[in-house]
Amino acid sequence: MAEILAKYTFNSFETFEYSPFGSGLIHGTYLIESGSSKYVLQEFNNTVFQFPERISHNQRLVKSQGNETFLPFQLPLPLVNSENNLITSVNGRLFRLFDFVNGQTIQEITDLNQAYIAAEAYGAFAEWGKNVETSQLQECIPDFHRLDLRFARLQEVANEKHLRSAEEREILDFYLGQKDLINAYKRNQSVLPLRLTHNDTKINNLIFSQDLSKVEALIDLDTLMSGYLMYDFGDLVRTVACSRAETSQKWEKIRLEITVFEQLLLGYWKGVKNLASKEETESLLLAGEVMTCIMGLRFFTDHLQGNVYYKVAYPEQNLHRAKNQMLLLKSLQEKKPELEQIWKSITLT
Ligand code: GN1
Ligand code: MG
Repeated sequence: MAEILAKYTFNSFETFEYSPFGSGLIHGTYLIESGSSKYVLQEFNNTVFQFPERISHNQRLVKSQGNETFLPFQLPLPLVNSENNLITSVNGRLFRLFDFVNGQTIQEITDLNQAYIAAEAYGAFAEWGKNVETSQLQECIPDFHRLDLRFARLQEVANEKHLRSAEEREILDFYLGQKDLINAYKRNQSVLPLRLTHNDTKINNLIFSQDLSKVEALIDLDTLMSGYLMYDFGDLVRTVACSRAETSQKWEKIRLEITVFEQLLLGYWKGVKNLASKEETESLLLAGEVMTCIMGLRFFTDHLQGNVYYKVAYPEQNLHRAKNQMLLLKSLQEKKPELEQIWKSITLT
């Protein structure tokens, strides 16, 4: 740790303490305390992110083309090291250091206003990003949210593997039965404009103020890329409007919360209403299904491949995450007529 911190010369780091921090599934994250200063250090997962230089490129581009004074919260990018790089390499391992942002992260909302302000923040971010040249953004993770390709990948992997249980078969059949959704995704893909998107708009990627009344920062900026508004709004629906967390196994309790969906759309729409094309507006109704399906496909594929991508706390966890997402997707599909009513009343006024 001292060797890593020595690459940052703005603080001497003569004495410091560190401890594991946060709940991300990909990178290793630590809190560093040195005197009265606090930082967050991340060890970069370069199996998942094979093109670290693309991330730094995008982050620098967004910093230079977007005017942060117009953003109502912070966008904490890695601090530069003594060689003016955002990424520090030590013994073949890659690290980034960030200023610590005071506040609270939450895994689940405890009242509807938190859903509204989370969506309002992501909507403001989408609006703010409209001046960033999407053609200059690079693909940090190629084909990251390509639902059609993730579907094809699951088909391929499932063909090679022997399923062990009836539960696995049921989940696989459910996902392989999502052809209509895949086709709807493809139709959208041919008409939606590319935007600057965050691509991982979970509630825990926002730092709220201590009293949870406002958003202080938007974090986890490694997946800043060009994408569709549908991706960012969809991942919000997936993670915030579900009655239970992505890790829950309370199967009978997992459902889409319509009142939360309404707050999310109200908050997001506030940011994107002057930006969204007719097709983008329509895509917001499908968004939750697209992102829930893609995560389910990814969790299940990872389960079949032996948990090579996502961190797991126990061997069947990716199977359980895939089941959780299946139940949410079913609920989203059953409730579509009610969601459509809400969507109409918010976006068509
Ligand atoms: C990963 O690292 P974390 O937890 O913020 C993943 C997202 C998934 C999410 C599921 C680069 O995000 O795509 O939505 O887990 N990030 C990457 O919880 O794959
Ligand atoms: Mg995260």
